Amino acid sequence: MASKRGALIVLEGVDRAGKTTQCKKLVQALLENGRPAEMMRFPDRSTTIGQLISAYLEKKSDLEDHTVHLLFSANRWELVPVMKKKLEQGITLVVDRYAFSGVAFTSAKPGFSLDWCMKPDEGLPKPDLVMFLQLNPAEAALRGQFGTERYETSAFQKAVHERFEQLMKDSSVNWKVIDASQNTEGVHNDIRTHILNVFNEAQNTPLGELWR
Ligand code: Z5A
Repeated sequence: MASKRGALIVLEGVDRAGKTTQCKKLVQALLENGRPAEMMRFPDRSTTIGQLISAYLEKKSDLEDHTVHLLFSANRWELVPVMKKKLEQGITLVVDRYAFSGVAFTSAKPGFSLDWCMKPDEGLPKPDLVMFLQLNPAEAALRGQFGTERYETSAFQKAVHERFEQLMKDSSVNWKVIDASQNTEGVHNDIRTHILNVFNEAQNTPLGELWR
C-alpha cells in the first residue's frame, strides 16, 4: 500500500503578522506529536534564483517588475520536486509565504492585474490549507518599525493587504483567517484547531494543482 502523503500547510499575511514565529511553533508541535514535519519559506534565498531575489529585496540590485515576479515564481517551481518528494514521504510541510504573497505583492504595483500575476504559479502543488494571519497596520506598527527592505512601507503594505482580501474570495483555496493580534500562544492555539481535519483530508486525497 502506498504510504500516506504529508499535508501542505501555508501561512500567509502581511509584514510582521508573525508568520515565521508561528511556522516554527507549528513544526515543533507536530514533531512533538510524532508527525514528521518540516518548515520551508519563500523566497528561499539559498538558491541561485533566491540570491537574485535577496539582492533585489535588500535594494542591492534593481530588477524590472515583471522579471522579479517571474523570479519569485521560478524560486517556487525550482523547489517543487523537493516538496513533492517530502510530501510523498509523509512529511508535512509548513510553508512561510507562497504564491499568494507573490500575487499580492506584485499586483499591488501599478499596472499589474491579479490574473497576470497568478499565471506563472498555476499548477504549483496546491496547499491543503492556507492560514492568513490577519493583523491591522496599527497593531503591526507596535511590533517595531519597518525594516530597510523593499516593500516595507505602510502604503505599499496596505495595498498588499487589499490584494490578499481579493485572493481570499477564491473558494477553490482552503483559506482560514486567524486573528494574529492575539499573543503568540493564542495564535498558535487557533492554528492548531484549524489543522485538525487537514491530515485526514490530505491522506485521503491526492495533492492538487493550484488555480487549476
Ligand atoms: N515577496 C514577494 O514580493 N513575492 C513573493 O512571491 C514572495 C515574497 C514569496 C520576503 O520577506 C519579502 O518578499 C516580503 C514579501 C515579498 N516583503 N515584504 N514585506 P521575508 O519572507 O524574508 O520576510 P517577511 O515575510 O517580510 O517577514 P515579516 O513579514 O516581517 O515577519 P513575519 O514572519 O510575519 O513575523 P515574525 O518574524 O514571526 O515576527 C515579526 C515580529 O513580531 C518579531 O519581532 C516577533 O517577535 C513579533 N511577534 C510575532 N508574533 C507576535 C505576537 N503574536 N504578538 C506580538 N509580537 C509578535
